[in-house]
Amino acid sequence: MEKKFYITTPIYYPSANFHIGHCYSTIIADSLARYKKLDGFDTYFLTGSDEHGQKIEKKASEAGLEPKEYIDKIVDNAKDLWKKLGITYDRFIRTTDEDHVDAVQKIFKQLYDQGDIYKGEYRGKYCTPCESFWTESQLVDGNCPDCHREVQEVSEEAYFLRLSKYQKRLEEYIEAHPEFIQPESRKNEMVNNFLKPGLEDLCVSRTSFSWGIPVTFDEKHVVYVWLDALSNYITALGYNSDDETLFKKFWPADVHIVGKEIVRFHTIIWPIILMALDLPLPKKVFGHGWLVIDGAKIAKSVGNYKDPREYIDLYSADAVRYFSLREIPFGSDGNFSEDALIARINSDLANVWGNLVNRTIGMANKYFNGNITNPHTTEEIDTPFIEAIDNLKKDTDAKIEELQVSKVLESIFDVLRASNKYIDDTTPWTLAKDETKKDRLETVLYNLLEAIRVTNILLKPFMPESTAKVEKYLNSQNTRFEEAKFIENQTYQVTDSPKPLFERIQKEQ
Ligand code: ME8
Repeated sequence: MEKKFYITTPIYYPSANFHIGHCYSTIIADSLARYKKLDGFDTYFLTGSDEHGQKIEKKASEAGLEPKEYIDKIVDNAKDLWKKLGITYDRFIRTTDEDHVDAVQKIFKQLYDQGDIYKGEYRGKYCTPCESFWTESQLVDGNCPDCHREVQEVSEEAYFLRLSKYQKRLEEYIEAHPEFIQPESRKNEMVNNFLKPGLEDLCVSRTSFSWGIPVTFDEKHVVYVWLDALSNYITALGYNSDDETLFKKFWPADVHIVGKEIVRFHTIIWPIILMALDLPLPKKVFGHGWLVIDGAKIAKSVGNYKDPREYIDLYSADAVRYFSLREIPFGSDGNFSEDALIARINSDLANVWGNLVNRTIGMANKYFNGNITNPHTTEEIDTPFIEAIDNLKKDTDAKIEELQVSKVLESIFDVLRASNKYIDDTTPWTLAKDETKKDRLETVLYNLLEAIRVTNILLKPFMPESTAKVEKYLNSQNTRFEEAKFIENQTYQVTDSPKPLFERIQKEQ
């Protein structure tokens, strides 16, 4: 069977320029997509923007622009940011794209025709910044449970999706598929806080604003934003269009990467929409934690952030990618600060990786004019070192499967650290002083080059620019994922004077 992998990020609201939090989800998805692609999977990676709704309408009118004009600028800015960060999406879907609009209208009509959507009256609490409706019981001290701001009482004619009809089926599905909601703590939260108390039907249309996809058979209604937004994961692949090739090939998604605050929409509402459409459910929804600054979520509505390009320009895209992926453990929150970013660059990228590459290539040049083969003059200390290199891919594969990206990097950096220790233990500079130890010296350097080569292959998905540099320095033909193992015999002719991969950053006081 052909190996395929379909991964998505949330489609972000273009109400303001994207920040480092959006970068975080997108970097994880990009790295997983690159990993799978390099590992031989036919991969599709989707990201985009969620462009309808009252909040965007309001923002645009405050700026004196039409909604689409207002959004176009933000989307251009986002695409530039993704380019600078090395994000290799296959499609950037915009919910104003014609094919999406058309497909959503068809979905709405189908669900109405089959009785899953019905007309009623909406009464409830609405949080405008979060674009979320809440029931009285979900409010915290009378305020929005997500952002803690005031909510408004609203009442209007609206269409509803019958969530209640599918509740039992969904509970059974979640029970039978323990890997569906990741990490497990989020699964328990969904089941206990949302499913067990019972689902209320969901409002899926509005008449109080007009910036949305019109309901074809009742034109004063526009599709309310979550039905519009969630459908992007299938409309992007051509669902309900003349050409469903991509949809047939890639659906169901292998994983939806989302922030923890929208797991609820992806594991309750989205599966129910799919059940109603008689489509298979995504295999996994991964709800990651937040990047926080001094305990507060980095958010557009709080404004506590800089343009991510400032960090990219100062420290490189790879450093920002590495920091985001490494600093935040599976599913937890992680603190974002420039000091923490610099500390990671110095401790891991410069001191461990950069240092190993420089020392090894430097010695290969100094002692052998950069030309190294394997004389197989081995000693006991080599065995565990070579084993660690050989087993690394198995280890990273398993952790990728569990979406433990931070642990993948930890494993790779363990091998890089072990390599520096191997230098300290074998002391090549002492071997160099003794003509009879020449073969041993060359064996040591060969083993080190193998460690650099194999770790470099596995680091490619995470740090594409720096690994491309190391690949040039090593000048080896064996750069593919299937070659991420210790190769006994090859000839290295390494570059003569590599620039340091990462400079140590001295922070100005
Ligand atoms: O929710 N830390 O869009 P949005 C980590 N349009 N991730 C963060 C973050 C932070 N501080 N801040 C934002 C929406 N994110 C909807 C989604 S999907 C069908 C519709 C990331 O612009 C994280 O992935 O509010 C979060 O879920 C998403 O941005 C929210 O982006």
